[in-house]
Parts: sequence; structure tokens; C-alpha cells
Amino acid sequence: MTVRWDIFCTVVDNFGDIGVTWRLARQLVAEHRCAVRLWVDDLRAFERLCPEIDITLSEQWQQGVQVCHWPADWPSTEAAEVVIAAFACQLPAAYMDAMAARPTAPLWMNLDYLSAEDWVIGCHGLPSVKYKQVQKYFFFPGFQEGTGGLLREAGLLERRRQFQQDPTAQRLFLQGLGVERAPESCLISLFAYENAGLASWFDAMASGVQSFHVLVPEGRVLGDVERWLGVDGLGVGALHRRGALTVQVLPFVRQDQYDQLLWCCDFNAVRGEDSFVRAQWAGRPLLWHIYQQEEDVHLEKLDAFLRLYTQGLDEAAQKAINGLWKAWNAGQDMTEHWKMAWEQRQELTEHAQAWCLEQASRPDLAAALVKFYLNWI
Ligand code: TRH
Repeated sequence: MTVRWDIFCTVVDNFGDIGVTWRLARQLVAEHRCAVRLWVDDLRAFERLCPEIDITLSEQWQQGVQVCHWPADWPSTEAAEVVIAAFACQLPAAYMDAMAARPTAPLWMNLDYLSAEDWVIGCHGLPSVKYKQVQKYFFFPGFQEGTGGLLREAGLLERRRQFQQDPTAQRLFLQGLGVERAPESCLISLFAYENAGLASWFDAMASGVQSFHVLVPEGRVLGDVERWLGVDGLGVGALHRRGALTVQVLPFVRQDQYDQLLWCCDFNAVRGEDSFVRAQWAGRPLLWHIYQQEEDVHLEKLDAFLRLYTQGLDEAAQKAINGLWKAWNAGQDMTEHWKMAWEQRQELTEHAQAWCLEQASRPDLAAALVKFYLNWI
């Protein structure tokens, strides 16, 4: 029998909330034959990742997922067998009553934020609050055994491998975005929040012998790029050269195209949660701009990930990656850190591949959720 799942997503900020839930919803349908309704309060953010979305509809089907606008005025609806509140979002009161009114209580889970901190292992799968007789559980994604794992679609790494071994496919893909890669240049994607460290990083790339081609999808970091270039109103397609550095603005593309962009690049600067994970599946060295939280709690998360990620790297590469990531996240001078990281590029590339394979040896998050449900019933 098909199990019905309701996934609730409030778009708090940017694209990570919808990015993660949309990915999960599609995977539950495609790989686990679940019937999924995805409730989203902001269809405009969704439209950026999935241009087929009709933002005027209260209900529509997209890739097998029933996408429902989560209105302020909640419509009466039956609760599903499995209910996921993404990132601790608060479910509508009437829906909670509908959960409690079911003859058998649903499995209710909070899909939490991704963190490499050790405490996550102890908390993953634990009961949280109760509403009437309905028990809520914590479900934590993560990088270590004992967590819920990471979102990874079936066959993803194989698709990536084929693409990375096919220069023609890469060239055609990049051409579709208006990118002509110079043969000797190093390709970098840059998806980040505003960052005061950008000017020193760009200076370092512009002043060397190696040529760099930085691809910047439209977004929050463009202001810093404009200031560095000394131009106003950078838009999609803009292309500027300064010394050894070429900077090009790309459109914000669909999620699967963003994956391909990451696969094409030699180095990826990413942010938030979902692009961070996708860059790991790309098997290429990365730089993470973590989402800033109150009281700097994000810095503990950053340290926890670095501790895990740098295991097995030799001392120089460890130092390089620690220095680079911390400088970037503090908006500090990147010059020396970039030089050190660049010197370590071979080791960092091999390490990125090994890390990706190690992570892919664990069950993926959608499979872990389904297993959690099957163990629970
Ligand atoms: O956009 P983000 O910063 O999003 C989030 C949210 O802010 C959220 O509130 C916060 O909790 C979380 O960060 C940690 O970064 P993220 O998570 O990487 O999401 C971006 C999504 O956009 C991801 O699914 C990839 C996608 N994307 C595209 O589909 N096309 C593109 O061109 C680009 C650049 C990204």
C-alpha cells in the first residue's frame, strides 16, 4: 500500500529550506513510491529552483509530487501517515488536530538542520514533544554513523562520474550557460553570502600566473563582486577580466543544472546546507560559507565539520583548508590562505573524492527516513 507523506516547509530565508524539502519529496516519490504532498508557504522561492511552478495555484503536480501552497487560512485536510516538519517549522493547529483525529497516530518527525557536531548522534531519532497522543521525533541529517545521513539520489555518483569523464557534455553544458572555458584556466563556482573577504581572494587570483574563471550565479555576493570590479549593476552574462581572473555572472539555474555546474568546476564555493552537500557529491575541493546564526553558534558547526572533514589530510593540507574556511567565514584576508590551499590542490582534490565515497557508503537520508518509519510501525 502506498504510504502518504506530508512535508511542511516554511521558507525562512533564501533557498535552502525549499531546496532540501523539494529534493526529499521527489526522492520519496521516485525511489520509495510514497505519495507526497509538499506544503510550501512561499512559491516564489520555489519557482527559482523549479521554473515550472505556477505560483498562482494552490495545488499542482510537479515530478510526481503534489505541491500545495501553505496558505495563512489552512484548508481542512486529512493528515498523512508520515508527517515531516522541516527545520522545526510549526504545523497549522488544525492540521495537528487532524493528526490527532486519525484512527492510528501518524509518525511525526522534525527534519533538523545539518550539523557535524557529535551531540547529533545522541539526539537523532529521540522522541521530542507530544501533541495529544501524537509523538514527535527528532530526525537529524549528518555525516556520521548514527545520524540520518545526507540526501543523495540513486545513481547520483554514477551520473556525476560519467559527466566528469565526458568533456563534450561539459563543454555543451557550459556553452548553454554562455561559458567558454579557456583550456588552461581553473574553473570556480561562487555561491556565497555577502563576504568582506572576497576582494582579497579575487586579488590573489588576479595577480598570479594561473588563470582563473569564476562563475557567479546571481545572488547575494554580487554586491561584493561589483565593488571589486568597480562596476555597477552586474547582471546575468556580464563578463569581466582583471589580470589572471575572469569573472562571469550566471543565471540562477534549476537544481539539476546547478549540480552539473558543480561537477564541471575544479573548485566550488558554496553556502547554507543543500549546496554544501551537493558540492561534496561533486567530489571536488570546496569552500563553505556557513549560514550565520545568532551568538555565532554556526562557528561551532563549522569547526565540527572541519574536524571531521580534515581527518586523513596531511598537516599542510589540513592547515590550508582550516585557514581558508575560517578566513572566509570571518570575512578576513584570504590572500595567504588561498595560496596555501592552491599549493595543496592535488591532495585536496584526492581527499574530496575519498570523502565523497566515504559519505556515499552510508544510507541516504530518504532511505533512512523510510527505514525509520518501517521500524516505527
Ligand atoms: O540559499 P541558502 O543560503 O539557503 C539556506 C536557507 O537560508 C535556510 O534558511 C538555512 O537554514 C540554510 O541555508 C542553512 O543555501 P543552500 O542551503 O545551499 O540552498 C540553495 C539551494 O539553491 C540549493 O538547493 C541549490 C539551489 N541552487 C539552484 O538550484 N540553482 C542555482 O543556480 C544555485 C546557485 C543554487
